[in-house]
Amino acid sequence: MLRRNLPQVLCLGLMLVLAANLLLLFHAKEIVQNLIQGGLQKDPHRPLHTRDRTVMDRLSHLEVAVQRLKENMKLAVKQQARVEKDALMRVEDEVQPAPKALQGKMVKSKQPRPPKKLFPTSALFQQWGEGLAEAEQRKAQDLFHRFGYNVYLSNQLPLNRSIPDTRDSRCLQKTYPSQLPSLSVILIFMDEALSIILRAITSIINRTPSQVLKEIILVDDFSSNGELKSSLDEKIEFYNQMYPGLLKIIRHTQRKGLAHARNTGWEAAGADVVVILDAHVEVNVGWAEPILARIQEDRTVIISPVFDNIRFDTFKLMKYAVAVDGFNWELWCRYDPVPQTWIALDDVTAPVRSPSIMGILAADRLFLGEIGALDDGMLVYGGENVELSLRVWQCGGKIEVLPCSRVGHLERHHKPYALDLSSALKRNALRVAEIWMDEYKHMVYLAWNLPLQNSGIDFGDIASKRVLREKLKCKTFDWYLKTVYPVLKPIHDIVGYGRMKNSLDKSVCLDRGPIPGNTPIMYMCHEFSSQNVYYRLTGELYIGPLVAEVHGDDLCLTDPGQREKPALEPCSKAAQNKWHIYWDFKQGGAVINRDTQRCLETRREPSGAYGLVLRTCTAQVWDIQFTVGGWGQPKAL
Ligand SMILES: *[C@@H]1O[C@H](CO)[C@@H](O)[C@H](O)[C@H]1NC(C)=O
Ligand SMILES: [Mn+2]
Repeated sequence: MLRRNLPQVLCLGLMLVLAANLLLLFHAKEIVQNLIQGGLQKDPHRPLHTRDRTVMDRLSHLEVAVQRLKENMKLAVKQQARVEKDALMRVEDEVQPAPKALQGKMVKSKQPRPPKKLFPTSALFQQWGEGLAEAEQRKAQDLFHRFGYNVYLSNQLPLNRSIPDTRDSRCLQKTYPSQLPSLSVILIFMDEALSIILRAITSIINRTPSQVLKEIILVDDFSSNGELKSSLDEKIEFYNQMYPGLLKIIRHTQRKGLAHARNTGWEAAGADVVVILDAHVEVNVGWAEPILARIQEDRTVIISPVFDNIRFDTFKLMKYAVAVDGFNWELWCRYDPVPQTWIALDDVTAPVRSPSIMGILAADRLFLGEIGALDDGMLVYGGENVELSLRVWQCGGKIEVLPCSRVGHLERHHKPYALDLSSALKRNALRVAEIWMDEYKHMVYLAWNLPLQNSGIDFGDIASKRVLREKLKCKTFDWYLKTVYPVLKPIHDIVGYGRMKNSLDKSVCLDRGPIPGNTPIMYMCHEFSSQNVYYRLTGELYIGPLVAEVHGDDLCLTDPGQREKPALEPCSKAAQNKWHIYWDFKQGGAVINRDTQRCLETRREPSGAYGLVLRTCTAQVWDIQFTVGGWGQPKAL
């Protein structure tokens, strides 16, 4: 802003200086005049000296010149402002047509008007698609809707396009053994766009040393997409003419889910090391060598490369910082910060110990088999990565992220399949909990808001997995929590949880309230975790999704003391400040703050909705959905 206005500011400054000079000149003239007149008064006979005249004349000239300069300056500033205003109006015209009255004054442009934006609110066209003809916009939007990424653009980009090398420069100084294990790359897909798969294949062929790349195995988990049939077969044949036997394809004749498809690929693989990838990736330069060298060193390591994000709209590669893969108590995966111990090493090329993997993984082919490959009992998608991770760690392996191995991964804007993923995720999570999590499995039930007994969810047969666990002499989840993932902080004294309802009206539930904000409300009951409530024996009452982590904080129901409305505060902060977060509550009883003795109650507002208030108890009572053990049951009548 200031930079743009600099000339203008300078002009104004100069004008001020000139004005000041004019003032000084004026005074100077006056003084000289007075001096002359004073001289005359002292000696009336003294003739007016010619020198006096010239001084006066010169001063007058100077005054006129400065005055003129000041006028010109003023004019220049005005003109500059007009030019800028015109430019601004032209820019505005590109965004939206200028009002009719202004159009006459506009500079006539020779170029045709840019095409109208047909989908101004579509995520696809926020950073892409400028100037695209209307028919092309429709085509692109349709493909985007079907696939969740910009297939229109993908079909135009070269298959062998270059992407920026996102490795730290210190990775380039690394050297690797000349003899490395051989590599099978497995690409899993279901209804992916053809150009995406072909670009993945091209990147693997171009960026993997040919002497180690044994094969690329495509696994099609029963796609319905027509172009993935004969067109893909033709392309495979084309590649195999150049690189005999390199590409293989396995097609499922019914949908088997991600874990099963990965196993299909693993079973078909024959190299020393397998890498299982999504098909919407582009591997980056030097991605394979660190993986192969590390597995050669230690065959029990399961490896994740570092992902960079290929934008779904522009296909630009966005560099991601090195992170480890973690998960919450719903067993939903996420990125966690790298551990302090790794930072302390001060070697950005060193492997980072990771509690979990995201799904893309590299492993010694035989070792992966020894620990049971992937669990076919995992359905559709979600949770299978946590299952493998717990199995790997608890049964004698380890997981590492390798900072020098980078893979561009296309993150979809939306999932094209209209499945409700949460039901598969929930079921898979319970399966993991039952097989691997011992006395901590209740945390998964709590996070998903399910009853500890008779959840009604079929997580499949786990007997064979129990046998495997026995056979491999796997360690406990307690060991895993303490040595690998101390971030998770299990809670053992939650005695009531689920929806919390007041006896006045059972159709509304206690709710975390709008975000951002820290005011809980009563709201129509629904299934989302914003209405999860957890009551601890300590007296704390959490509202909202369960966190239960060292670095995160659950939200505690708090009596602020004066105000009528309750508040939600991060529990540890509230406890430190001695805010009133402890409540007495029994099933079917009042909710009473231990410090203030005020009750949590509901009240009908003038709008007809129920509001939440803290006040002197009026005998309102509450119910919580699930109780643990025999806690808080009302006394038998
Ligand atoms: C891609 O392939 C074409 C045709 O073989 C070639 O001309 C071009 O240089 C390649 N581009 C890159 C980035 O390798
Ligand atoms: Mn993916």
